[in-house]
Amino acid sequence: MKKVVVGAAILDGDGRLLAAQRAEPPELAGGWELPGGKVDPGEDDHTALVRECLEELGVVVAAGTQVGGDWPLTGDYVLRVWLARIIEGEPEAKEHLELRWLTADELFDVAWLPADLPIVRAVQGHLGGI
Ligand code: DCP
Repeated sequence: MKKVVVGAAILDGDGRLLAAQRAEPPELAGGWELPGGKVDPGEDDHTALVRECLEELGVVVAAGTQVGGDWPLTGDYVLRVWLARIIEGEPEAKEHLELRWLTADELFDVAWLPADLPIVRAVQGHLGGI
Protein backbone atom coordinates (compact mmCIF):
# COMPACT_ATOMS: atom_id res chain seq x y z
CA MET A 1 0.00 0.00 0.00
CA LYS A 2 1.26 3.42 -0.92
CA LYS A 3 1.48 5.85 1.95
CA VAL A 4 0.75 9.44 1.08
CA VAL A 5 2.37 12.68 2.21
CA VAL A 6 0.69 15.86 0.99
CA GLY A 7 2.43 19.16 0.36
CA ALA A 8 1.30 22.70 -0.38
CA ALA A 9 2.99 24.94 -2.95
CA ILE A 10 1.64 28.12 -1.37
CA LEU A 11 1.75 31.15 -3.66
CA ASP A 12 1.04 34.73 -2.73
CA GLY A 13 -0.47 37.46 -4.90
CA ASP A 14 2.99 38.51 -6.11
CA GLY A 15 3.86 35.06 -7.45
CA ARG A 16 6.14 34.15 -4.55
CA LEU A 17 6.40 30.59 -3.20
CA LEU A 18 6.49 29.76 0.51
CA ALA A 19 9.45 27.59 1.52
CA ALA A 20 9.82 26.04 4.98
CA GLN A 21 13.03 24.86 6.63
CA ARG A 22 12.74 21.54 8.46
CA ALA A 23 13.69 21.36 12.11
CA GLU A 24 13.75 17.55 12.34
CA PRO A 25 14.62 14.71 12.03
CA PRO A 26 18.40 15.34 12.14
CA GLU A 27 18.98 13.91 8.65
CA LEU A 28 16.46 16.37 7.12
CA ALA A 29 16.97 19.33 9.48
CA GLY A 30 18.09 22.48 7.70
CA GLY A 31 16.66 21.32 4.37
CA TRP A 32 13.81 23.25 2.78
CA GLU A 33 10.45 21.77 1.84
CA LEU A 34 6.96 22.54 0.77
CA PRO A 35 4.91 22.43 3.97
CA GLY A 36 2.76 19.36 4.52
CA GLY A 37 2.78 15.96 6.12
CA LYS A 38 1.35 12.49 6.28
CA VAL A 39 -2.27 11.75 5.49
CA ASP A 40 -3.87 10.17 8.55
CA PRO A 41 -5.72 6.84 8.24
CA GLY A 42 -9.22 7.49 6.90
CA GLU A 43 -8.41 11.10 6.04
CA ASP A 44 -8.63 12.40 2.46
CA ASP A 45 -5.71 14.23 0.85
CA HIS A 46 -7.41 17.62 0.80
CA THR A 47 -8.36 17.46 4.49
CA ALA A 48 -4.80 16.48 5.36
CA LEU A 49 -3.38 19.38 3.33
CA VAL A 50 -5.57 21.92 5.11
CA ARG A 51 -4.87 20.36 8.52
CA GLU A 52 -1.10 20.27 8.04
CA CYS A 53 -0.96 23.91 6.90
CA LEU A 54 -2.97 24.95 9.95
CA GLU A 55 -0.76 22.91 12.31
CA GLU A 56 2.57 23.89 10.79
CA LEU A 57 1.91 27.46 9.67
CA GLY A 58 -1.26 28.59 11.44
CA VAL A 59 -2.97 29.46 8.16
CA VAL A 60 -6.05 28.24 6.31
CA VAL A 61 -5.30 27.40 2.68
CA ALA A 62 -7.45 26.80 -0.36
CA ALA A 63 -5.99 24.22 -2.70
CA GLY A 64 -5.96 24.64 -6.47
CA THR A 65 -4.33 22.61 -9.24
CA GLN A 66 -2.31 19.51 -8.41
CA VAL A 67 1.36 19.71 -9.41
CA GLY A 68 2.21 16.46 -11.18
CA GLY A 69 1.12 13.15 -9.69
CA ASP A 70 2.78 10.89 -7.14
CA TRP A 71 6.32 12.16 -6.51
CA PRO A 72 8.59 9.51 -4.97
CA LEU A 73 9.78 9.78 -1.37
CA THR A 74 11.85 7.25 0.52
CA GLY A 75 10.25 3.97 1.57
CA ASP A 76 6.64 3.37 0.53
CA TYR A 77 5.79 7.06 0.65
CA VAL A 78 4.73 9.28 -2.20
CA LEU A 79 4.30 13.06 -2.10
CA ARG A 80 1.27 14.75 -3.69
CA VAL A 81 1.42 18.52 -4.08
CA TRP A 82 -1.20 21.16 -4.81
CA LEU A 83 -0.88 24.84 -5.58
CA ALA A 84 -2.50 26.71 -2.72
CA ARG A 85 -3.43 30.19 -1.52
CA ILE A 86 -3.70 31.46 2.02
CA ILE A 87 -7.27 32.48 2.73
CA GLU A 88 -6.82 33.17 6.45
CA GLY A 89 -3.88 34.07 8.67
CA GLU A 90 -0.20 34.96 8.35
CA PRO A 91 2.24 32.06 8.13
CA GLU A 92 4.37 31.42 11.21
CA ALA A 93 7.07 28.77 11.64
CA LYS A 94 5.31 26.68 14.29
CA GLU A 95 7.24 23.48 13.50
CA HIS A 96 9.89 24.72 11.07
CA LEU A 97 13.14 26.60 11.73
CA GLU A 98 12.31 29.36 9.28
CA LEU A 99 9.93 30.35 6.50
CA ARG A 100 10.80 32.28 3.36
CA TRP A 101 8.72 33.73 0.53
CA LEU A 102 10.77 33.16 -2.61
CA THR A 103 10.39 35.23 -5.75
CA ALA A 104 10.84 33.54 -9.13
CA ASP A 105 14.48 34.70 -9.10
CA GLU A 106 15.09 33.29 -5.62
CA LEU A 107 13.39 29.93 -6.17
CA PHE A 108 16.59 27.91 -5.96
CA ASP A 109 18.38 30.04 -3.34
CA VAL A 110 17.43 27.58 -0.59
CA ALA A 111 18.64 23.99 -0.15
CA TRP A 112 15.47 22.15 -1.13
CA LEU A 113 15.19 18.56 0.10
CA PRO A 114 16.03 16.18 -2.78
CA ALA A 115 12.41 15.02 -2.98
CA ASP A 116 11.09 18.57 -3.26
CA LEU A 117 13.54 19.91 -5.84
CA PRO A 118 11.87 18.45 -8.98
CA ILE A 119 8.50 19.55 -7.63
CA VAL A 120 9.70 23.12 -7.22
CA ARG A 121 10.92 22.99 -10.82
CA ALA A 122 7.41 21.95 -11.83
CA VAL A 123 5.90 24.74 -9.71
CA GLN A 124 8.11 27.25 -11.51
CA GLY A 125 5.77 27.19 -14.49
CA HIS A 126 2.79 28.07 -12.30
CA LEU A 127 4.13 31.13 -10.51
CA GLY A 128 2.14 33.43 -12.75
CA GLY A 129 -1.17 32.18 -11.44
CA ILE A 130 -2.97 29.42 -9.63
N1 DCP B 1 8.61 15.18 3.17
C1 DCP B 1 9.36 15.69 2.11
N2 DCP B 1 8.97 16.83 1.49
C2 DCP B 1 7.86 17.49 1.91
C3 DCP B 1 7.08 17.00 2.98
C4 DCP B 1 7.49 15.84 3.60
O1 DCP B 1 10.37 15.08 1.74
N3 DCP B 1 7.50 18.60 1.27
C5 DCP B 1 9.03 13.94 3.83
C6 DCP B 1 9.78 14.20 5.09
C7 DCP B 1 9.37 13.08 5.99
C8 DCP B 1 8.04 12.60 5.46
O2 DCP B 1 7.88 13.19 4.17
O3 DCP B 1 10.31 12.02 5.83
C9 DCP B 1 6.87 12.94 6.36
O4 DCP B 1 6.74 14.33 6.47
P1 DCP B 1 6.40 15.06 7.84
O5 DCP B 1 7.38 14.63 8.87
O6 DCP B 1 6.31 16.52 7.54
O7 DCP B 1 4.98 14.51 8.12
P2 DCP B 1 4.15 14.58 9.48
O8 DCP B 1 4.23 16.00 9.99
O9 DCP B 1 2.80 14.02 9.19
O10 DCP B 1 5.06 13.63 10.33
P3 DCP B 1 4.90 12.93 11.73
O11 DCP B 1 3.46 12.91 12.08
O12 DCP B 1 5.50 11.59 11.47
O13 DCP B 1 5.75 13.79 12.62
